[in-house]
Amino acid sequence: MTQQQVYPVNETFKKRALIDRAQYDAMYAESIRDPDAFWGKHGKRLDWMKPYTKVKNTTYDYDNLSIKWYEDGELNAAANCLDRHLEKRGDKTALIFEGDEPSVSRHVSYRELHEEVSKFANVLKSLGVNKGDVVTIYMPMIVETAVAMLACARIGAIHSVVFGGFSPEALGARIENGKSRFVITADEGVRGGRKIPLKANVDKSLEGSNVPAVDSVVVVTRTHADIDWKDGRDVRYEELMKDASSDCPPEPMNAEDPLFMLYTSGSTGTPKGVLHTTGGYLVYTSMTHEYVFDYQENDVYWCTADFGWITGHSYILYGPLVNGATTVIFEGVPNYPDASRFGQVVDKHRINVLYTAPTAVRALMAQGDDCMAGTTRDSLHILGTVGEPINPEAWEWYHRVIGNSNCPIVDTWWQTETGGILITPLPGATDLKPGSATLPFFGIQPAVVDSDGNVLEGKTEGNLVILDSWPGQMRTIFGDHERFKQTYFSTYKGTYFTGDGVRRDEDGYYWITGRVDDVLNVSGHRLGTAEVESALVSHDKVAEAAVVGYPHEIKGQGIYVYVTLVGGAEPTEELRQELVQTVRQEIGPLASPDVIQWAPGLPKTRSGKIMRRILRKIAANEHDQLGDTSTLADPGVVDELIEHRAFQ
Ligand code: 6R9
Repeated sequence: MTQQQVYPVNETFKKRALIDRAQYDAMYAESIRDPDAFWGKHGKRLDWMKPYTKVKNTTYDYDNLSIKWYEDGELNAAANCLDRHLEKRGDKTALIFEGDEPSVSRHVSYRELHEEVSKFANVLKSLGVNKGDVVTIYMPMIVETAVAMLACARIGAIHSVVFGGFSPEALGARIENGKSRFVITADEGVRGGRKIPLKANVDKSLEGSNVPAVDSVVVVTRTHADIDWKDGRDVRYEELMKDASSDCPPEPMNAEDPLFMLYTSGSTGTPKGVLHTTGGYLVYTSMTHEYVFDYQENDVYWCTADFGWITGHSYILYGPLVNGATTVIFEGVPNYPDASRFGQVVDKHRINVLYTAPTAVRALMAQGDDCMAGTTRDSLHILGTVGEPINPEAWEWYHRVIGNSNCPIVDTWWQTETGGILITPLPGATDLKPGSATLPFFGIQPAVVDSDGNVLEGKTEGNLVILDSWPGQMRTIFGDHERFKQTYFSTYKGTYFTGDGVRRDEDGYYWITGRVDDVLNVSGHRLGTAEVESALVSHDKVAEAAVVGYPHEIKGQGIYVYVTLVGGAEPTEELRQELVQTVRQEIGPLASPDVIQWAPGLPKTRSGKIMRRILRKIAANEHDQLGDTSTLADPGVVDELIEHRAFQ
């Protein structure tokens, strides 16, 4: 391997940066030494209706587990995103909508957004939505999605955004789990020139017998498509908004009242509803947004995520709006109409910060340097990545081609559960190493533990845990607090277990090596192997299925499936297609298997446990490194699988 390249803090950037290395060191030390004082001070960045007198009240002690921040304070999230900016920033652009078609864009000022949100909050009330109710949002990337989320926050309803790429089945399961009686959707979504039948999917999702009676489905008109209509349940957004009053005082919420839930995949079972509360989440997301992206008043900021993921919640909506920023909502995809789209959008809106996923960078890189031809990207001053490890080659390409060798890259490590960024460079403070998320943000104490939970010091490798709470941390799994404790706090007692592997180098830099549990990361999207397996075995010709990830050049990880058929079933190409369809139907296109291998048998221990470690090696074409196979019940199974390894 070549010598690890280090990129010292960019000299031009240093001049404007909010935080230099000495300040980072001092603030970090302060945040660890006295978290109460530190977060007490920084909590004041929000507008509180009732100021807090308590700051941190948390313990990771398993039997007494409790996480509370600012617990006696009251505030409203929408008021912090909107009302408090009206005086100084009323005419400032809050949202820039960039449509799927490059000819379509629109600016929405803070004043306009405030008005729209207040009206829709009143609409929700008139539909019977109360404080504490769960509202499901299944929408494309349009302005009304932001309006819907903020309107929920304004009246104290809990939004549950479901990514528009999930299937009706997956949507129905989330509506059911959240006991949600309200759904907000659009007639259709549009992405990369293709239509997505959102309303039809909602209709299908509500046919399931387990889904509770949904009172209202609000439909935003995006394409004017011809859709089915259920009188008494379905209502048009535009019609309700016509007469709605824009006077809707924000509901005072306790800091620990829920703001939203968001489903994410774990290593076992069905997706879990990660619950975030109001005060700590807003302090943490706005503060990380400010310092990680060195956000200053006139910056134009673009995060390319979708509202359906945590990155869309924290770093398109809440963090930036609390800071009074101009934030972009992009409806499209990086390669439509062609691969220069990111560059085109950056130039069009003079974007300063671009925050995207490694998979997007790799997809563009595969098109060659020319893909940015015709664009200058000269307004950019920071690049960011999130969602999965970025390989140094992609990092270098991002830096050189998109950033004209002139922009620091912040590789931000975090999770749905963490609410905001935990490990990251600060662009004016941290020397960069391509592929490393570098150092902890203020208040974050990462540690590396071995499989017995011993904390390892210095240069080392192991499992990543966090030793103490931070304000943006999730508080529970909706409806299942036991599972919350079990999943995150039982593996290494007294710590929050992230599920990620990590290496720490001689400079104390963290290098995330990927999940150490059965969670896949496909194009930055989290999927549980168990979910995909359960979709596969729902097909009547499948006796058993095992799913693993394998290295994929663009997606980071691809989905490799081993399927054992029931006796008498023929392994045909047609069946292969059917199985892919089954997974798409049960979960969504994002879970489509890349490779299906017919497996007469699966490698199991004598107690019947599938040895995924071996399946991963075979999928990765590393069958010369199978490791210990002595516990296998039938070693012959492995030879058979290797011999008939599927071609990728
Ligand atoms: C924000 C988000 C979380 C998982 C996480 C890890 C991976 C995220 C990363 C990264 C390496 C980074 N991950 N950022 N791995 N470097 N900068 O993506 O949340 O969808 O919950 O995924 O993504 O494995 O545990 P989420």
